[in-house]
Amino acid sequence: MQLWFDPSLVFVGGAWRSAKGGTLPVQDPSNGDTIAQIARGNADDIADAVVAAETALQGDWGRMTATERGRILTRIGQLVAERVDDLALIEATDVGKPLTQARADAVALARYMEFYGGAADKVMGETLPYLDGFTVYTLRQPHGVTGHIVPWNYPMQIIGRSVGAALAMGNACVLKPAEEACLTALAFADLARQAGLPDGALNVVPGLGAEAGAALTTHPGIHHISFTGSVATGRMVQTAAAQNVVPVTLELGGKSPQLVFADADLDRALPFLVNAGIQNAGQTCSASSRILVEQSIFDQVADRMATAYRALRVGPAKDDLNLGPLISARQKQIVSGFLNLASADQVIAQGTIAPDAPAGGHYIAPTLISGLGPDHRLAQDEIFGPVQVLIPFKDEADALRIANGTAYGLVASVWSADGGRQMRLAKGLRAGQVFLNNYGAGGGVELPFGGVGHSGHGREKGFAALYGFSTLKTVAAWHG
Ligand code: TXE
Repeated sequence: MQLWFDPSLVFVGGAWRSAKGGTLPVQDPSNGDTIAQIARGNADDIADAVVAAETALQGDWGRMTATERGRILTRIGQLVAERVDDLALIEATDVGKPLTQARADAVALARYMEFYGGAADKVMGETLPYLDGFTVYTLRQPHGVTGHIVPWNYPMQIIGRSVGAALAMGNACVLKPAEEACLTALAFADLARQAGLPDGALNVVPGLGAEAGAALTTHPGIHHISFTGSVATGRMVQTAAAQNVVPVTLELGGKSPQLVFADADLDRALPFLVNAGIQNAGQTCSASSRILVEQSIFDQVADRMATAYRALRVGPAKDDLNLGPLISARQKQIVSGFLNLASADQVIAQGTIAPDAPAGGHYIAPTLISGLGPDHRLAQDEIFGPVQVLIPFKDEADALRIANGTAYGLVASVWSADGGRQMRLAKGLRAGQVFLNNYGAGGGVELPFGGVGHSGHGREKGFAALYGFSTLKTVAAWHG
């Protein structure tokens, strides 16, 4: 892995400097080796970043037209596209994801910049019919300084959807990446600098959640917070934001179901059923961890998924197998704790960890589970590892009841040839996205994304994100 920037620095006001809080070691999850010292940003670093962002808003960045902002984002996307292989290697080493998945994330980051670059000057207000003698119109304006707290599972994609949309609307951003994996956030900042993004429009302060993260959420100069992570931390973020009365976008993961009916095209469904559970070793907010299957085809689906599971291989990111390691020893402990809740006869198939996988890596075999009720913790809690639970259902109503029977509501899919059933379930499923005869739709940069219930609120991705990262002003002119 070749870094062209110093990972131990923070990026504030367009310049690299040491963090006031010192440094932290960061591990390669494939072998447990320390690969870099990263900045341990603290409250002072966050305060400096907020000042730099405010200065940018009062300067070149704040005065720039939407078209010029769009051109810069497009240029960042081009630089990202030129460095896809470098970024993929950095992400694979830092997060432990197989190279093919890391590459797909880098390609998605470039695409986010292209999308939001093109969208920046296409966000419009309205003129409103009103009383005689008035002309009324609305303006979409940036919030000001936006805070972005990003987790370790998809750093590039989450930065793309969140920072990309915020910059397109003319906000100035303070980004706090995860302490486990912040290297591509720093690479992105440097590419943005090279692309001509004005100083202070994007500031990156890595550090611990309880230090830099908490300082960001409580800082009175932050006007909007975008958070992706756990429900527990999301609650703290929303509570902190409430003290300063600022809006938050929360994306808190899920327990997303796929509903498989007897009339489904199983040959098409099968790869989606499995991949949606094991991609990124299950550490995906929109992972499909519950597979609900109509009783008459339950054994058939279970057998076919079990066969697919037995063929899955787990190993170091650079070997580019089906799964890499989990991010950390702590995450492995969490997932192992969940697996201990299943009895031996409930585990119907597992993949294989490569015999030469380094002992220091955080590997776990993908595991398919059956024979649990829908209220079991394994069918209710987000595991955030490569674990899927198969649950039978009797009919459409039963499927909908089970699907909607968790605290979460992020994504769902329906596999069925019956158009009426597809429409009924698309309306009835409690989720921010519903897929019919597919799952995930290849990432969906263009598609609004977010949850209901404990999955969070607010929408990122697509054009909808531009509304979230702006505020609406009504101007009423009386002219007689
Ligand atoms: O999450 P945290 P963790 C879920 C998943 C996983 C669990 C724990 O179930 O097992 O969360 O992971 C920052 N104020 N998801 O501990 O704590 C932190 O530094 C402000 C789902 O990694 O939520 C990091 O940048 N910020 C998820 C980010 O929050 C704080 C992705 C996420 O960390 C903070 C990740 C604080 N007090 C985990 N404490 C998804 N939705 O995709 C921490 N942070």
